[in-house]
Amino acid sequence: PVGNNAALRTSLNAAESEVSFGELDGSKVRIGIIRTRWNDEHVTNLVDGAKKALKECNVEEDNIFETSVPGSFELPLAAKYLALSGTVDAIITAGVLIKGDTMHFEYICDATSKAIMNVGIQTNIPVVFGVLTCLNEEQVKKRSSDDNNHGYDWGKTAVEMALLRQEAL
Ligand code: DLZ
Repeated sequence: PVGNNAALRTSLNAAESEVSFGELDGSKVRIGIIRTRWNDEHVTNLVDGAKKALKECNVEEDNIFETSVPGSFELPLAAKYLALSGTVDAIITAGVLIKGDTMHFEYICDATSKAIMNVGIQTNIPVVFGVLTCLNEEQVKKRSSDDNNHGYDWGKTAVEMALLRQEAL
């Protein structure tokens, strides 16, 4: 039962102390990374941050599967296909949405975030929401640079959720 499992309690404790991930043993977990080709340079920095975290958690290089899709709008369906393949224990979706002059940004942010959540709920494979939704490029840089790279947190989150899933199911 989920209510009694140790991983869930550990993760709830971590949540109380903000972003403290603690020791995560990823030596037996398989992680999928689905990244966009839109905003390629920024997304590459974020994926590098995620991979740094995976390495710290001892995730084997052979256990990291990486693929790309055109834009953020394509991330949910690709994540669903990968989740259903049964080849990974958690998925990181990585993209960057930058606001333009039209309503396009709002529609894609809303649709993509909800659909990514749904993939996790429907497939029981944790899917990390690694999409930066920024008003301009400056905001993106502040969140994908060496000293503050959100991709790093996404990597740790993927391992933590993969372990939680193993404990819970
Ligand atoms: C079309 C579009 C635009 C304008 N901006 C972005 C963006 O900032 N980030 C991103 O990941 N994708 C963008 N796209 C592409 C859409 O996500 C999608 O690939 C297309 O609408 C095709 O479905």
